[in-house]
Amino acid sequence: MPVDFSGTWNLVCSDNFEGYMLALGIDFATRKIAKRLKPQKVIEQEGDSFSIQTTSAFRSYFVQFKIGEEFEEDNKGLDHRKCKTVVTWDNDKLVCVQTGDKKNRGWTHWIEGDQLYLELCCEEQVCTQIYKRA
Ligand code: ECB
Repeated sequence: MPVDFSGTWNLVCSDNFEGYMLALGIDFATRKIAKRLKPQKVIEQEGDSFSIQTTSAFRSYFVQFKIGEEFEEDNKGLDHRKCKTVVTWDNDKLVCVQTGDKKNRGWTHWIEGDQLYLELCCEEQVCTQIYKRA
C-alpha cells in the first residue's frame, strides 16, 4: 500500500520560509504578513490523483495533479510565475518539480510518524515545514 497523505493538516513549525520567499522575489510587506501565517492543508489522494488546498487568513492556494502528468501551474496569489510542473513518487515521498524562470524550484512531501513534512526549494533556499493532523 502506498502512503496516504489524505487529511487535514495544520502547520506547527517552519524553518527558512523567509529565505524561500526572498528567492521567489516576494516583497517585504508581503513577507512580513506571510511569515506569521499558520496555513492549513487539506489533501485528497485517490489513486494517482491529488488535490492540495492550502488555506491561510491572508492568501490561499489550490493545486490538483496526477502523478507523472505535467501541467501548467499558475502560482496564483503566490509569486504568479507560470511553471511546467510534474509530481512523481520517490519511494514514499511525493516529489514536485516546477520548471520555469526559477532554478531548482519544487517541493517534497513525506510523512514521519503522525507528522507531514514539506520541503520547499527555490534556487539555493530550502524551507522545511512540519504539519500535524487537525
Ligand atoms: C497559501 C498559504 C501561504 C500564503 C503565503 C502568502 C504570500 C507569500 C507569497 C508567495 C510565497 C510563495 C509561496 C507560498 C508558500 C506556500 C504556499 C504553497 C506551498 C506549496 O507549494 O504547497 C504545495 C505542497 O503542499 C502545494 O501547492
